[in-house]
Amino acid sequence: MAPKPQLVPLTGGYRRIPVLQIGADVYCDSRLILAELERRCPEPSLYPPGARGRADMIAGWADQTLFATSLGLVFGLHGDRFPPELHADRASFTAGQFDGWDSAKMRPRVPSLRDQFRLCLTWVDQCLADGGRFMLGEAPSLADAAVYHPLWYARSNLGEKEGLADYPRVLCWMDRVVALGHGQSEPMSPEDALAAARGAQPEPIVGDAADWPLGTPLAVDTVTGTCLAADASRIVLGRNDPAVGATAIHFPRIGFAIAQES
Ligand SMILES: N[C@@H](CCC(=O)N[C@@H](CS)C(=O)NCC(=O)O)C(=O)O
Repeated sequence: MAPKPQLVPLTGGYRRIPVLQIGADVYCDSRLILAELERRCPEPSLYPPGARGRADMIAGWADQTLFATSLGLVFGLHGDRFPPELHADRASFTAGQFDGWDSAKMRPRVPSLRDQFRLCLTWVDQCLADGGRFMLGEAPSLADAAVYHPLWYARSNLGEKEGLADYPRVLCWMDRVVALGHGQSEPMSPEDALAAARGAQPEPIVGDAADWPLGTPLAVDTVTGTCLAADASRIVLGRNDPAVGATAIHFPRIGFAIAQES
């Protein structure tokens, strides 16, 4: 929930999680974070050979349709369990989506959300029907990460009775994804993260600096800065914040818009 005073100096106002910080470079949105990790650490790849487009398309569907359906179902069924401050916060930030997070308005939508959720599960099940261990074959990929997290959210909040129990293949696949683990991590304090940005300079921009048209700004989560680069897949804004010095904030093209301030 906002306010997030130790995050926004790094992101220029973008408040969502996750974000990835490497020194004075900050990458917003999981799609771009994964693209950046792929660029920096290409082996093992997040993409199965020859299936990059399919992995990205599945991730796009999971981000939009599957995530919204799972979220809607959880809030429709259990909206009353969340504190009013969370509803108010989400209502302001989702710009009218999800009926302003009003549980009374969400409840009548539960039957249709249930149907939609099952349809989503049918599609996931069909991806696994050829006996592959993962969404796009034998190796885990971006598609698995993208599809897994909304189902994890649904399973954690609703158990398996809201559809998942009827898709044993999907449940086995979820267990395989869990078994991949989280690698090793070390916690870092927000103060140390801000200090790391202060002690670094943004890295030189790599990749295409193609001339790409500017669009219309979105009304929510606006970040203002100097456009350092805008190619077909990324937008990089430069900012200077007293708490962190010079930073470069990277956004994906997909789901974001950039406009020149008049
Ligand atoms: N497309 C974004 C979605 C990010 C998103 O909506 N994150 C939620 C949590 S799942 C969030 O940060 N909500 C606002 C908040 O917690 O302040 C991504 O994949 O990173």
